Amino acid sequence: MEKTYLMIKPDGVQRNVIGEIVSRFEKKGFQLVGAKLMQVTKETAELHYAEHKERPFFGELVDFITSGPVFAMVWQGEGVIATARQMMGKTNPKEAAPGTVRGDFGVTVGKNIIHGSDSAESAEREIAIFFKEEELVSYTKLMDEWVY
Ligand code: RTP
Ligand code: MG
Repeated sequence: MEKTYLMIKPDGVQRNVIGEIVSRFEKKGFQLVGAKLMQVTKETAELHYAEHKERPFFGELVDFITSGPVFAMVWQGEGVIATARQMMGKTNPKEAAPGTVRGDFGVTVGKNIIHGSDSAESAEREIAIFFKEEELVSYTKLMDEWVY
């Protein structure tokens, strides 16, 4: 089953929206298969955001993501990578639609509450950066027969 890496950034943790965000993905019908509150190291941040290393905001991005704990998650479900991106909304909260996580909780692009993998390749890469195999669980939810 398809999996994606979602991460509530330090601003989302500080603003007490972990529960609200987890609730949205749960209610949608996706399955949480891994989660932890963690402090990201500079090395891990640089690896995670490697695609942006030439961008002018790279230093700020790394400083921000390491500025406090993040809530790292792996979610599973049909089409979860693309659907989670839709539920997050556009990168810049000023353009993100109401009803999306960034549209509802974010104000500026630098503090946009949540990260989500943008492709199958990114998801696989990012899950491996943040989670060990044994930190992910596989379980059956009775509710699934009412989702699929
Ligand atoms: P993310 O990786 O966090 O899920 O966000 P994204 O795919 O929607 O956006 P991406 O282009 O990958 O940018 C990564 C993060 O960098 C910050 N950013 N700052 N100051 C700026 O102009 C700027 N542009 C991007 C955002 O926090 C964005 O989420
Ligand atoms: Mg991205």
